[in-house]
Amino acid sequence: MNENDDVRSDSAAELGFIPYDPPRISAEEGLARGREFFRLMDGRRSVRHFSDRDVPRDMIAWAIRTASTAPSGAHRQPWRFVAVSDPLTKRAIREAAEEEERKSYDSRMPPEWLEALRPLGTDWRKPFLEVVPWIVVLFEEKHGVKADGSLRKNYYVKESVGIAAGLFIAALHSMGLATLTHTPSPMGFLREILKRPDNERPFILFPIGYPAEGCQVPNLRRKPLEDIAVWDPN
Ligand code: IYR
Repeated sequence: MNENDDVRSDSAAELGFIPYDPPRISAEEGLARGREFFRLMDGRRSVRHFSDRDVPRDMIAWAIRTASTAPSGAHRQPWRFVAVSDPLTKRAIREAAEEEERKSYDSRMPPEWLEALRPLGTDWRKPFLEVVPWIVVLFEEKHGVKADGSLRKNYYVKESVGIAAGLFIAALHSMGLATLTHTPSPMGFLREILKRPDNERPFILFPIGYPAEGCQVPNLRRKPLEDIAVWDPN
């Protein structure tokens, strides 16, 4: 069997095709829904001050299921969501993250970067990692592993996992939860603490919970449509 055969064995040709007939809606109704969805998502903010209020595990499970509806290269679904509620594991993550972040803020990040972050008010301290009821670490699967231990290629891993991350964030927000796309750097320590295999690499760490009472966020503006969209350049 050559590599092409292997790729084909998981392709649509192997799975067969089924009808796809989502409910038809009028353009008018579609526009109304688009506006409503924008309003919902425009209300989302990254949060660094969380409440310790409990979040049912099922909410996390729904968000993970939703994330996994993302399209992925050759439908390999190259992601793994590791959910942590255990306080000792959260403490271990906080300690390791702060150790790295302290080095970054003290010496690894160039002045320009520190300057860019100043409006966000961040520093090396990450107390939220112990306050939140849940931490979910999204791992990218660099490649799969076949039953015989040989490697199975994944495709467009960053793109696929990035899309899954976006859907995950949207699902959390739709449930009234807050999160932060946290990337302690470097974050190899997460593989060790969370006992993940060599073929997985941490992609984003999501602290998840409800915003703290009196939570504040930076007064950011989002770019207007004119600045982000180009219509018919030709
Ligand atoms: N990882 C660090 C620094 C940081 C970097 C960027 I780019 C941000 O948008 C925010 C923070 C930290 O988590 O503090």
